[in-house]
Amino acid sequence: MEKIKKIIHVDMDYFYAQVEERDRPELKTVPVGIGGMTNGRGVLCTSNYIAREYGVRAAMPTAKAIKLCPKLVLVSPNFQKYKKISQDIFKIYEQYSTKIQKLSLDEAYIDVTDCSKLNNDANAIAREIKERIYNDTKLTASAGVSFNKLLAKIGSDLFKPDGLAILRPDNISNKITHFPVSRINGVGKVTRKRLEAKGIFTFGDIQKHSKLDLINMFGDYGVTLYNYSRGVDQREVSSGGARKSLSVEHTFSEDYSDIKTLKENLLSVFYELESRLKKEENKTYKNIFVKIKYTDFQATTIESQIEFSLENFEKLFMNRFSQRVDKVRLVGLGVKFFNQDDHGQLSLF
Ligand code: DCP
Ligand code: MG
Ligand code: MG
Repeated sequence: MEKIKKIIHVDMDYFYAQVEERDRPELKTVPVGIGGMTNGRGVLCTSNYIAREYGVRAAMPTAKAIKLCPKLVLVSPNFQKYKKISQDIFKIYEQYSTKIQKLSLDEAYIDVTDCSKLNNDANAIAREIKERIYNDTKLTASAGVSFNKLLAKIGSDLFKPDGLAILRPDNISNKITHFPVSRINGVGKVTRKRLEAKGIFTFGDIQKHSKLDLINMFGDYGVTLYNYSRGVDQREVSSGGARKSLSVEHTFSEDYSDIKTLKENLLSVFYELESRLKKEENKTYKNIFVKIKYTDFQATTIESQIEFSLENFEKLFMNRFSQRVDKVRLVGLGVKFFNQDDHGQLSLF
């Protein structure tokens, strides 16, 4: 039988905003949005929890955020600073495992199945990791501990901020029946509404449907929902090895078809991609690509051998979007790297 895995998911609390609060304590008592606005345009990267009480969210146009919360204090992001902190945090993880999957600057899965520290007690390891993060950075993180990625990630979100949740395997499918479907990674507002329209609000409601039912409603994703609703997830924590591509995707807080808002979101994805690329060792890009996922989950990708620039990403985006002008739920931007094989291929010519 396969060994039961021990996986920790760590996610920093309101990351960019918490960093700015740390460095400017006067921000701690006011609503803060990280992001800018030039000529009335711009989107937020994130907000602190005070701002969230007004409905202010990541990826929201700054103008809309100010409407919701007129006292919102805007702080420009300092990506270099966040990147440095992120590197420090990942160095901590490396002391517990070699199997670390980075999801973003502030978020990772750590597979501690074979970790010899703290008697291999995953709960104690997670607690220690949180403490070290705090000691080194004076920032809080939340962690989830479980036997698969799905539940570890759900766990890290349960008691934010500064939370720690452990979800044990015994009787798991019953223990999670009350979770709202939105706890599933990938179920955003749109999928949630589609599920709710069928009377499906919780994991338990999904469990009541047959696999076939779910496939009819959601295609392949129906199988995932069937498994996830029972706490079943076989995905490995993959540290990836040599990268073939790098991309950043944002799922919007709501679906947009309006070009202006889409371009604003494109810009924030572009900045994040750019900041992530800066720490890549492999800097020779082969292609750049744009991914668009529509409100009905149909995804399309367009790739081209053109220079890395915002203008070119916008061009690719518009090229593909003009073929289907419809509500978009996710935009991804990325680059494909040259690898050894490519160079070999090229040298043939
Ligand atoms: N980010 C961004 N644009 C988005 C989402 C996130 O630029 N649409 C950036 C800013 C966030 C950071 O990534 O601070 C981490 O994203 P999270 O989703 O983990 O959100 P936070 O850490 O801000 O808040 P939470 O406490 O909910 O994790
Ligand atoms: Mg976070
Ligand atoms: Mg995160």
